[in-house]
Amino acid sequence: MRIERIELHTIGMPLVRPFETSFGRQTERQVLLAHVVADGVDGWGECVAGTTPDYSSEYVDGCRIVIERFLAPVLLAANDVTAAALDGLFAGVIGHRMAKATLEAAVLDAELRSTGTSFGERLGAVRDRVECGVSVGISPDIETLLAEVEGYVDEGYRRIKLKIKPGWDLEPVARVREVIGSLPLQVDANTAYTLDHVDHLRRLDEFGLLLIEQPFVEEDIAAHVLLADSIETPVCLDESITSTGIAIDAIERGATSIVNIKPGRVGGYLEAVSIHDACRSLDVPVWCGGMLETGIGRAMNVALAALPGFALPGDTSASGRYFAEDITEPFVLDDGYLSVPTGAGSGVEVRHDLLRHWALTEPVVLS
Ligand code: OSB
Ligand code: MG
Repeated sequence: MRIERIELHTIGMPLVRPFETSFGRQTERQVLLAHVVADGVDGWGECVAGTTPDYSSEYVDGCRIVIERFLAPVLLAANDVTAAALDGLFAGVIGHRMAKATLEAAVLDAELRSTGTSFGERLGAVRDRVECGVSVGISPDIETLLAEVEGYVDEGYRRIKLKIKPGWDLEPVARVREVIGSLPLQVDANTAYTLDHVDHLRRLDEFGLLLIEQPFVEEDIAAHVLLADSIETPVCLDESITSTGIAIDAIERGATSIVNIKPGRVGGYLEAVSIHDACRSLDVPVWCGGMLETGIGRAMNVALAALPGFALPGDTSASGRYFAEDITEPFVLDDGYLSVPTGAGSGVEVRHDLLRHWALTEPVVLS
């Protein structure tokens, strides 16, 4: 395909409730969207980066600049672009995986729309619906947390994930476990702990958790090996896993026995599939993480989560868990599942009225 035009939209979508993690609290999701036109066909990609560089070094404004200055010019200059060729085309830019993933998603969407193929078919989905969990932020107090969790249980979510940090861990986990009984439960620390906390973290073992996600800084694979050796709860890496090679290395070293796959974090859906395949051949279960995606990223994540190695419920919650209105048709939970879209490309359509309504800047148009 020839890429004729790339438009970058930056929007701000209000969240239905503040989302607090060990690294910060947000009340709005700022989203960078890439709209490509290739051989007359539209494709859309969502950037998972946040407003500030707190989950990773990438952030919305930085991604927009990297795309505008370094990545888009390469795409616009190439004669024949395919999603599979982007890795090579972008090889001159080090890192910036979330920025690269944004364009990859848009190109893949256009490519698939032009042939009438769905994301699920292209990525290798083997299910038509996926089991959904929900990621629950840090609350002002335990009662508020319990009320929020009970709401999600009533809606049908099949797994609860609690955000934890020092000072907000054993008690909320114990209280939530009491309330939800045997419903699957896991925790996510977003790098908030150090090796000084190993004895403390071992006390989580009594709650029968599915896993503990990313307790230590992303660069410290060795610290995760030490924890994994001294705790019963499986250790799962999120932030640390940025490529297939790093995933294999972390698994072989014993740092992670379950892997959180987020396409944005690893540079795109094709790398996400490659990590899935590697984990599968090593018998390591994976699950689909989330970054508070709009319907665009959610549609693609749900397709990915339908691959055979995705053995645990994902952070693929319904649109209503995040937004009163979504930028596409909303994803609605049915008995704890979301359906994999079957239409061409992502299978969802962008609502241009809301794109304008939520715009934070004038769109950047590159051709
Ligand atoms: O660590 O998984 C994470 C959201 C933003 C940044 C990092 C994370 C998260 C979530 C939310 O946990 C998952 C979701 O529901 O999209
Ligand atoms: Mg995480």
